[in-house]
Amino acid sequence: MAQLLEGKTALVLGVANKWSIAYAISAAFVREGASLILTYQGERQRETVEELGGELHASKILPCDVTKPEELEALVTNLKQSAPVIDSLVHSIAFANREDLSRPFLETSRDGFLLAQEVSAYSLVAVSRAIAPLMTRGGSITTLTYLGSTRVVQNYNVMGVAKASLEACVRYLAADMGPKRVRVNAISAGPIKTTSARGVKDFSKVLEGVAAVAPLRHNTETAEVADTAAFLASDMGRGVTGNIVYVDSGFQIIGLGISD
Ligand code: 1JT
Repeated sequence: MAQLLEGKTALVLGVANKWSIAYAISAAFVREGASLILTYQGERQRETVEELGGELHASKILPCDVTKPEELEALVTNLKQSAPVIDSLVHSIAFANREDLSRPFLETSRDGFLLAQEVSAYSLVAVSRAIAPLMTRGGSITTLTYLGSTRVVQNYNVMGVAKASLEACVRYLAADMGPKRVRVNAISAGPIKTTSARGVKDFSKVLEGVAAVAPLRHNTETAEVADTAAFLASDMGRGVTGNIVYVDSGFQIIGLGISD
């Protein structure tokens, strides 16, 4: 079968380990013929990402902490020399303080609120602006979001507000970058037990509850998210921009689910 991403170069931010959504996306992109560039956040993640990048035959593995403008600049300088054209950017990055995902939302601190916004929403704007000059053939930017952006989901709290902000960023970026044929979309994934989710209180109950009522009656797998990401990055997705694509077994259409 023809490969969806043949001849394209993808930059993927957010691989932390082999359970990362960004790792599944990277693997799908490579399967579809893309050339892959990965970034890691901080020295602590370097070794893991280098190992995973090696398995995926990534052409480059570079440091990038999205909260540090100088690291973004260094990333772009490096890419200009070695991979002058980027066709696809994947942003799979979020952060919030643990306590903000368990206390009542009312108790969110100013610092916790701003930190979640900076890492989880503003970083998409910063990275898109930095990489835009390299997207000379047009292309696709895809980020990851969650239903807690538009509905109240217990404990998601400050991340829900950050994801609402991120989804609005997707629409404004899509409007700005459309004339240059750069598309910007988000995938709203159902809950997945990644390392980020592992510490979340009652997360197993969330998974059980969703699988019981979602139309497809199972929990979202990273591979499902990855295949949608490949579609969006490919020319098959050429008419889609500014959208939130739900990859959640259909959970978001359900009003009141009664499990059988
Ligand atoms: C972060 C964390 C972002 C967990 C995240 C996240 N986006 C999705 N999840 C998983 C999740 C979490 C909750 C949930 C459903 C899914 C951890 C900290 C860093 C940012 O509630 C039902 C709470």
